[in-house]
Amino acid sequence: MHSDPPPGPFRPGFWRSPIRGPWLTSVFGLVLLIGIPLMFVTGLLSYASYNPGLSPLNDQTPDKGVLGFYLFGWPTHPYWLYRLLQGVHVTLGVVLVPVLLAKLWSVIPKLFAWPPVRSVAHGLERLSLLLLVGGVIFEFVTGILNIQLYYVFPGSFYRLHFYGAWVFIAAFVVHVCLKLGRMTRALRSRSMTAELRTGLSRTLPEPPDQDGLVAAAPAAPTMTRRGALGMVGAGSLLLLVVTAGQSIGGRLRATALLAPHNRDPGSGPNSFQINKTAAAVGVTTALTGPDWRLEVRGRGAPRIFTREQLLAMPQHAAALPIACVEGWSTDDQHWSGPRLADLAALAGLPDAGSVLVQSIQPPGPFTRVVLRGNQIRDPRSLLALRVNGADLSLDHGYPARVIVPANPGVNNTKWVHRLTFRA
Ligand SMILES: Nc1nc2c(c(=O)[nH]1)N[C@H]1C(S)=C(S)[C@@H](COP(=O)(O)O)O[C@H]1N2
Ligand SMILES: [Mo]
Repeated sequence: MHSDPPPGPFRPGFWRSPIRGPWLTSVFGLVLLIGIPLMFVTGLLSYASYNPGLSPLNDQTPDKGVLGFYLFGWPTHPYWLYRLLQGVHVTLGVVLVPVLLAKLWSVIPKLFAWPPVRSVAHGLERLSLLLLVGGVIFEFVTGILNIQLYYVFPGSFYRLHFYGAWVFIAAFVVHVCLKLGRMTRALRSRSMTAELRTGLSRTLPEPPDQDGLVAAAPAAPTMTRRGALGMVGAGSLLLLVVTAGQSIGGRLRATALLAPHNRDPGSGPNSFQINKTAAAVGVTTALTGPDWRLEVRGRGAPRIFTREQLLAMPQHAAALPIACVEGWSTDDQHWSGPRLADLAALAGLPDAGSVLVQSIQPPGPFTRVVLRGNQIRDPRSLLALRVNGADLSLDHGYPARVIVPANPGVNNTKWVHRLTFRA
């Protein structure tokens, strides 16, 4: 049975931009074809950095099954590994937003194809597009809300973003397989350099295409393809400039206008970004005052240390950044305190395979974390008592915090009060 499309966007004459067509779609598609796999790989690595395979405590996706096949013991070298990885993941995600929007704009007539389902194959293709478009929007929206500290989704961000990534990437692979040939043909159909020299008067529609992207009744051009590419490129560049500084640091930090976290953290030894202040998580001076003790467990009876006793142990120094999942990182800070390895030895487990780190902070998701043997053994892994030549400030984890090279910020526990080493 044949029926006329309903009025409005379902009618072929509705979409009139003369620059919409396979070539323009393919240019945006090519950028995403490079960018999306990079997002996926950096995202998977970022997930591995939490050592979710090590302990149920670290694991935010206990039902992942085979999707965790790639997990491995997270290294401590190079010490800036997580900072770079997460900086790339977050910055690239932000920078790709204009390209993604432009790509979706370029194919929007297909959303209103009529009839909605022509055949079983067509129906399946549209279903895969639903997963593709729904998946990509879901990943970008959850990611961007997370870096803007806006936790509105039910459950754990990691869980949503991790499973969402797998659904999306499956649809993405199908889509690339179906469209790669058409994309390369479309890219070859016009020369980029010629296009960048074409003014408005010579901006003509592409020849009609099988996907129906080219307008059936094109309007007169109001923008060249050069203009459209320039607008998207400029949008991405602007986002890069106002975002990247939060990861690159140094003097560029002041340019990170989109960063939600203290761009100007004041002056003095403790003047670097704070994730959550002590007050925000209920850590009071009553908990961290003179009665504070560190408990170290391992083989034999637990050992209790005052801060003075910890300061009397051999103190070691390490220059390491804090790098957060949200994409921001500090410059290298000069931490000092006893080595985790020395504390493991004191606990009777010099070759400890893991350590459970507990914070004095009232119970919450950040109060317990497990670190791996290689992280304990790295000579730069410290129970830091001081930073940049001064005692830690309360907000940075006084009396003692963990700092481990290449470790995601969230696993560098503040306000530590117990270390449990295990064989
Ligand atoms: N006890 C405790 N430790 C914590 C957190 C926390 O909320 N509570 N936040 C973590 C996160 S997410 C980060 S990024 C770093 C930030 O350290 P900073 O505030 O000293 O920069 O601390 C980590 N350690
Ligand atoms: Mo963080």
